Amino acid sequence: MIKNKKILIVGAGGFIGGHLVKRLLDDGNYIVATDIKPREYWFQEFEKAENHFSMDMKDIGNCRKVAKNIDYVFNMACNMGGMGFIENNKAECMQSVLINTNLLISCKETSVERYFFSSSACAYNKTKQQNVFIEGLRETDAYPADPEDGYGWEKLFSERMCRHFMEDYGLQVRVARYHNIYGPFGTYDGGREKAPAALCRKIIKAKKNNKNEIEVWGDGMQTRTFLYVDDCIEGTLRLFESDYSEPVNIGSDEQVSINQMIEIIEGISGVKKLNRIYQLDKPKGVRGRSSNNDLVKKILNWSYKIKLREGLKKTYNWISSEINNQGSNLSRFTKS
Ligand code: GDC
Repeated sequence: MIKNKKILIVGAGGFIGGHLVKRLLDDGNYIVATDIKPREYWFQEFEKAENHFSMDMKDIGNCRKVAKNIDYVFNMACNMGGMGFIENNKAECMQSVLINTNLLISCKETSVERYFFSSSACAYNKTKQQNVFIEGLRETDAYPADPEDGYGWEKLFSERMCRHFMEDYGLQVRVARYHNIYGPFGTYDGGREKAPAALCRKIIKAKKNNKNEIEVWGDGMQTRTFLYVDDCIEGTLRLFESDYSEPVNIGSDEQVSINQMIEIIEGISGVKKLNRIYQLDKPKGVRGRSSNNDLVKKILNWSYKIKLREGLKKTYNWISSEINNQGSNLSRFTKS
């Protein structure tokens, strides 16, 4: 367990970053939390952390300011979202390279002991994800390089930047490739939401408005593995403390189609089967993507615990309470 450390978490106002701040505070660390988002847009805020709102880490001056006297750095920051966002904002996504680069330079200049980079399954070669049911992607499947355009290229490039900072300057780096992380305190509307949250929202709204249909992007046969955020945090911290410095998958092995996930969410909500309106012109991404977890099991002796149904239930209940509280907008922010 990481304890009594001074830790910089960049992207702390975001979904995974917020959960990480909570866990590392609970474990007894001093947290410096930064995010480009203004205070009112942070998904979670903790009074015990040293919070820096509206801080753009693409500016190296800001990186240098907060990296001073820090033991560990977690870079959870990037301009991102689900397929609806990353397919239409490639230049925005690629600019996150500045965050990672400037942070690495600042860490090298100070006494930072260890650095974490949150990479993505979007770094994997697209040609290996063209079928609905595929073998889980192994870490070696990122090469030869042909990642998701824009967002995936930034992740792959930044992974390599981490590796070279370790080789050339001795900075200890750890890199996780996340496979579609979902859970409470994530984006569920506005255009950046990923499929689990989007489909929960659509089913909640159909139920609320007595509608018997939902819109689904693509034909619903696309497959993915989704990982609940608590498992993501646990896997991340174990990887961080390990001595393994190459990229590692952090994902589940419950491969489902989008149609199967919709059935699970319908079961949670108790609605009758809704008519699916398949929107074939919407962003679909790769046809099939799932995580092979052999490496993470081998090096960390760890596997995810929360099954998709259980995680979706927690997510559904949170989004449902958010939608019902709309107007007050308070439940997004937990202060402790
Ligand atoms: O957005 P996403 O969760 O991203 O979409 C998964 C699949 O669900 C896509 O084929 C999409 O067309 C389908 N889908 C159906 N209906 C909807 O209403 C909807 N909204 C959304 N968003 N999708 C719907 C993600 C990246 C992330 C991250 C992860 C890593 O790609 O967008 O930024 O890096 O991958 O695994 P996905 O899984 O394609």
